[in-house]
Amino acid sequence: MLNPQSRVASVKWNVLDDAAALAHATERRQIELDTAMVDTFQRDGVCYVPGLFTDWVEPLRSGLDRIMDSPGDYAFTSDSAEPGEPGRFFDTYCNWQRVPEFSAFALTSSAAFLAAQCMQSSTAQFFHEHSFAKEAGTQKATPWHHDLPYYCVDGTQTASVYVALDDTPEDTAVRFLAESHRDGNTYVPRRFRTGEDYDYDDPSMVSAPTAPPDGGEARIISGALSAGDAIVFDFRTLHGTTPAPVAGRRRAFSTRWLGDDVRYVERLGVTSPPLDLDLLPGDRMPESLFPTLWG
Ligand SMILES: O=C(O)CCC(=O)C(=O)O
Repeated sequence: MLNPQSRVASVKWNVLDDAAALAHATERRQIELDTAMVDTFQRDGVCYVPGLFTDWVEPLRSGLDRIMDSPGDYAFTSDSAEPGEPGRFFDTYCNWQRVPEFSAFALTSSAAFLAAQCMQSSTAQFFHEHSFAKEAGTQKATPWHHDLPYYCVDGTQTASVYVALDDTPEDTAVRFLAESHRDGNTYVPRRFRTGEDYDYDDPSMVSAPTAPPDGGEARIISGALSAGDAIVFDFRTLHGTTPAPVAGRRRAFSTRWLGDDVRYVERLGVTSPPLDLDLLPGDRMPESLFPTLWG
């Protein structure tokens, strides 16, 4: 996800003392997901939901572009293309309380219900949002990684709802290694800027492949996206991109969801978000910061 060295909390990420109150005062849309879609998510660790968020594209683009114009006014922002490399690979997260379009999406869209159904969870607790932008000409690949070990949570019911904000050809879209969410491995987090593994002294983690296996049994799942299409994937599913040059802007907005069995965990290194939480391993994530938006 990010490079902790360049990742600075320019401002306090949570503006609200009690986000749960806002959750109670709002209602989320429901969409009944095809059971085949849920089965695909459970089997492959990823499923595609075309066109679900078309109405959200303009508002989410506006929110992200505002952050990109003025990154210092927002929480965790990072540029991963090195100086001299073509294009720009920007990402930012934990800004939903500062960006009304992002809070409206989390609090009123069908993302919470979508995540709950895919996770087969009776609840969907909102962890945070994360936006990405690759500008035209960017050749920086998103390194192969999975998200769970970057986070201070652990569990088997997790989902990211990733919304494409631009039409994206298949060669520059994020791609996934099917069934990697169930391979039993925890992969060392990897820096987006250098592609190097974090310096984690955790013998239970292994280094992720730098490229997905070619041929054999491995199934790579990828596809062109239209703005407004959603991809739902498990925090444990390996994903990344090729270094193919990005033709136009390529923006995306991802919300991260926690299901019934997810609990706080201590990692043997910096986590992202680098949150300072007064919790014990095994605790539920506090509702005041991470409101349950479904169930
Ligand atoms: O859009 C990308 O290239 C990266 C997305 C990603 O890593 C994520 O949402 O976890």
